[in-house]
Amino acid sequence: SGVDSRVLIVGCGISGIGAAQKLIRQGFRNVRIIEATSRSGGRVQTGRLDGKIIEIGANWIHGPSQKNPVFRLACQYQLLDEECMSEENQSVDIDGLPPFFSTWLSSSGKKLEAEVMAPAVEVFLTLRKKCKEFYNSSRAPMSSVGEFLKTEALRISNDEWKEDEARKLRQALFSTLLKLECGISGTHTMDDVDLGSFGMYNSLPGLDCTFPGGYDGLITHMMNELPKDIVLFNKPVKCIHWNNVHSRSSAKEGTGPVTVECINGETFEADHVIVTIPLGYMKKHHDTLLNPPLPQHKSQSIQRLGFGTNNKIFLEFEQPFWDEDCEVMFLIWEDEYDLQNPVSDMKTAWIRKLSCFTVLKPTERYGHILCGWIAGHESEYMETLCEEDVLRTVTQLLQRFTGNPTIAPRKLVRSRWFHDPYTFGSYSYVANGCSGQDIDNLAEPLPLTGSNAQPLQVLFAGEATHKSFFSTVHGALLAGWREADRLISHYNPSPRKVTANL
Ligand code: 6YU
Repeated sequence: SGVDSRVLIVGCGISGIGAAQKLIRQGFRNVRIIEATSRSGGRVQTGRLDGKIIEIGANWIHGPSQKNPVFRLACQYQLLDEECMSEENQSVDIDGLPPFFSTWLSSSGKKLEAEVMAPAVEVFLTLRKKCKEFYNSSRAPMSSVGEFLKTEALRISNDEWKEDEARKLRQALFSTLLKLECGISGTHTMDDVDLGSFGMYNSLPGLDCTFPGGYDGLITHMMNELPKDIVLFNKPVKCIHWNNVHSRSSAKEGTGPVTVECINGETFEADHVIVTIPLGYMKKHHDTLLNPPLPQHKSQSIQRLGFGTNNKIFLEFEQPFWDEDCEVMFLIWEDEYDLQNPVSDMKTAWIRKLSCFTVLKPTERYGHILCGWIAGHESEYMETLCEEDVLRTVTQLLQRFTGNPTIAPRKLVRSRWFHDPYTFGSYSYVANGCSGQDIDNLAEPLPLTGSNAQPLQVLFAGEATHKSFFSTVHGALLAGWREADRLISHYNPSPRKVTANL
């Protein structure tokens, strides 16, 4: 029966933990999670800088309101500040971009007037909104978000600001906002993001909020609800043998239809395996991760969908050099007004890709910490440099943009998601030429319907399998719950289903 079936979940991120939670609540007795590393949480990872909490991975609850399961759990576990839980906070509709109190710094060391930059911000936000409207409407006029944003922004600039002396600066600001957008989407360039599918991502209402005690508090609370020893740590999975190929070849009769083989040679039998491995890892290993291999349409979608890098560089200062109300400092390179891809020589120019610094708030909690955001290949290159090199380059950058040669961060901590061997990047995006069908393909369980083999041997969850909330913690959680529900209803078909079958 269902509750005795052996379910093995690969990956102990929020998606795997969520799947386990749901199955166990439904009485499943044979659930195990198998995890490559020595920790749970995956891309939810809280670290420390000088004793202060910093988030190496996920940062915010995107859209903290009742429809967001991460928000609901966080409230239930009492992990949020009062303010974040207020009705007012929950009803703010920011459409994915918080209304930042920004400072604009230029490459010639000047602080730019907010009023002068505001029209450009407005144009960019309007165009971004337009990009989303191409989903589910008539055909998108161009293939990529980048092409559309750049063409339209330059057209408007030429039409409206031709005589304006701020024109070039405003265009350079577009360049900065495009870099920020690369971070939000987790891509190298917005030219790689599909215009027709951009609106498939759904933002929930609510003003994005953080976990005062760290995002990993959520993981700890969820793990505490699971039986002890449910997770097998330090066991990277090498291959998932399904349709019984493994037990047939090793003549082990009576074992499960699926055998999970780890890199260390250990094997585990199961009736069902839920794979929550990041898309970045799947892209690298899709041809060997399953035996028999993935059906072609699934492996093609894995290759087509996007998975890029977004990293953070945390800097700690003895004293702040920014204004008290400043939430973000944007960096504007005055020579980037033509919106060509900014970085030509990686070695000398990677730092140009760093779009902005956010200020960790409130000060009483964090002290004086800035978080620099950098996405794409430049971000991946940054990961190869030693910490001193990064610190030196970032210090020079800040000195140049503030015009203050005495600015010097005391300490630096950065994320390195591209070099994480079990992630290979940060999160997924809908790449050029992809659509929701690719995400459906990714999420489709094996064996495919119509086959005579035992159903639901291998199921797929994880952030990248959620059609409207991919790239988020809540998307990952919902995907884990979805696959748990798939198994639950397989064993306990709902009355309506039974009638339909009759
Ligand atoms: C969010 C946010 N956030 C910043 C950064 C990152 C991410 N996200 P996991 O990887 O967690 O678990 C898989 C496990 O599998 C893992 O433990 C592995 O070790 C293990 N594994 C792998 N291979 C294995 C093997 N072979 N054998 C066994 N085990 C194996 N999300 O909600 N708010 O602020 C951010 C951010 C730097 C890296 C984020 C954020 C993304 C989430 O962190 C991520 O989706 C989930 O944690 C994934 O959970 P999981 O369980 O699926 O995998 C318009 C539009 C555009 C669309 N985008 C807009 C949204 C913007 C997204 N924002 C992100 C921003 C930040 C800052």
